[in-house]
Amino acid sequence: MAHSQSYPLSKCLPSQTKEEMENQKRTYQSFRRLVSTLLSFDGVANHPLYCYNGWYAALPLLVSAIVAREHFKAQPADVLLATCPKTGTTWLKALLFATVNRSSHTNSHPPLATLSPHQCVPSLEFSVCVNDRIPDLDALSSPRLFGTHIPFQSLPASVIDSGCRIVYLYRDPKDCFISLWHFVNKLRAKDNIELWTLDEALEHFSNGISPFGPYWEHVLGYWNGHLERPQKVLFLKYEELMQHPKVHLKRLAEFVGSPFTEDEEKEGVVEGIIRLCSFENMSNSEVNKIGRAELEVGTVEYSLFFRRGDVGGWANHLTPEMARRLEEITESKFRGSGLSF
Ligand code: PAP
Repeated sequence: MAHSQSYPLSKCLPSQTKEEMENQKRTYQSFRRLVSTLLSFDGVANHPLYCYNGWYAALPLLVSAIVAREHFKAQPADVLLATCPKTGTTWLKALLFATVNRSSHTNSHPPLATLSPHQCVPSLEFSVCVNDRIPDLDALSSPRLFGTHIPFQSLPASVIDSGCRIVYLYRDPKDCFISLWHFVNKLRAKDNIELWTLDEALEHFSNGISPFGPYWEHVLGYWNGHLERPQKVLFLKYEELMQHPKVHLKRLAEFVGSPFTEDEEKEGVVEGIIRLCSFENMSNSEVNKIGRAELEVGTVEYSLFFRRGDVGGWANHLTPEMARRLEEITESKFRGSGLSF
């Protein structure tokens, strides 16, 4: 089986007249003007964060999210992989892509050996609805896989209307916060911006001012979506995926309509995918070591998406008071929801 999407996505741009291209450019410019009038906050890296519809993101990402909301046409067979940043997006993209395209992963050249998970599962706001062009994604073969950090309340309406599936992954906010802090400081170091102290970062994060945050509302938005339509929104937890990868990978495969057969299980296909997508394997592949994505927010080396990939590493950084602060917020926000850590 060929892998399910055509890359690069720039090939999916429709052939357009000059006038159509100009019109699209004007659409993006008008959204840019709109976003630039919103309340903004000191950026976590080199871009200020703008507040839109109760959440925060850098200007180009908000513009792409608004374009996606207006123009993205979800199809019933699509799978949308939704996460708050730093909760395991890269891992889940790899697992989902390898599962859906597993027959091409059994040969000696699996796509994930040469492509980053972020190329295999492009993100609506980072790589699909960008560059002043509205892509025509109808020609992509099914099932189309897309990643997104867009909060539930701002998803394109067609995502819900089409009945497509959403897989949501969340993680202990303490580990998510520490992961974000490291990531942001690597970007800041590259741009010669003064590094963020843990105190400053915690203040922002606790007040909800983080990319695509507030973190807690992000999780709760999708959680409520899951409660309303459990057959359409699957909820996974990073810590549980780490502890019982086989159980949760099988749930994921069933959810997206590609359950593992008995023969596949006997042949060790499930374990093979878990190994292929493991932190150790992914972080050592050539593309993830030296590849990079040219994004509208700047160049991001794929290696920045791999740090430790473990559970509980927050304890090496947070003081007991800092940890308590995040735990208290989590407890009060998640109280009564059925979610916990
Ligand atoms: P994104 O949302 O910006 O795309 P995301 O992939 O969610 O980033 O975050 C990276 C985190 O996932 C890192 O966590 P850490 O900083 O606590 O280490 C990264 O190490 C972890 N990660 C990346 N790949 C894997 C993997 N294959 N298995 C487990 N964790 C992983």
